[in-house]
Amino acid sequence: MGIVNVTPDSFSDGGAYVDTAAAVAHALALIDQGAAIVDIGGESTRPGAEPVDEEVECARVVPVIEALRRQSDVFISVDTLKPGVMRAACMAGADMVNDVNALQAPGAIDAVRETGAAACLMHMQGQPRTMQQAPVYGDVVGEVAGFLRQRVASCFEAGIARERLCIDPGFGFGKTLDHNLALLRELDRFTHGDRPVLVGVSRKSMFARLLDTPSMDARIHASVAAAFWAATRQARIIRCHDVAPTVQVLRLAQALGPHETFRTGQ
Ligand code: YH5
Repeated sequence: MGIVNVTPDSFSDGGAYVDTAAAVAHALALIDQGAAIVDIGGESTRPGAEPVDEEVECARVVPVIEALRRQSDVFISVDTLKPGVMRAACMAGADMVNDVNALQAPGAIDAVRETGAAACLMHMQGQPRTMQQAPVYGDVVGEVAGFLRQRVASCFEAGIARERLCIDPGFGFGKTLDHNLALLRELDRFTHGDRPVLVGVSRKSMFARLLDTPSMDARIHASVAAAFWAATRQARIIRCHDVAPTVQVLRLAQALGPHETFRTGQ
């Protein structure tokens, strides 16, 4: 899953057309590098990010999804928390809703059920603006797994087929470096369940903290290694910025087959 951010950056002149064209070109480049899914996001959920209005978010993602749908059969995911954006994106041709809030907003489950989209349910402690201030868990792996089990059950009870759902521990979303490492170390606890697991660690601050450097290159190498670790432990979808090197290690993981570390009875 290649990441396509449609948020204005410091290089943008603010013109919607320019942003759309650049995002579509970026998506096509990621597909060319081997992405099977592109994840289109119009609101930053990075730590400290401020929310944007629904109309603004729709105006960013819908034209990109429409244009990409005309040009490619790729599986299109929309990264959003808002039911209105979910519906508009699916009307425009999105196949999947990637919700860092696990469809907990009022109306989100209905939007996914009624559009027939697939969905990724992610764990987050707190809200993006403040979630990294002081994350606390008793048993991070148990609590995250329990939350995801409950969300899958709620979605199923509300009429979404289980087959449409995948789960995600939510690396960096209200988690310290130690929490993130515990979740990666015990990824088997998620991948041995009945739902496919998505892992998103690409370029995240956890690597800056681990490596004690702000270097983006260092983060990229560690991100690609973490993708390999996750893939050998049966993660099914890797969400990443650097598709070309990630596809290389995923080919190796696939050729090697599963790394069996799962221990039962503990
Ligand atoms: C995810 O894990 N993450 S947006 C901060 C960074 C770098 C990257 C400071 N959406 C996930 O990618 N959806 C995001 O450096 C996601 N899983 C799913 N399912 C945050 C992000 C990032 C944040």
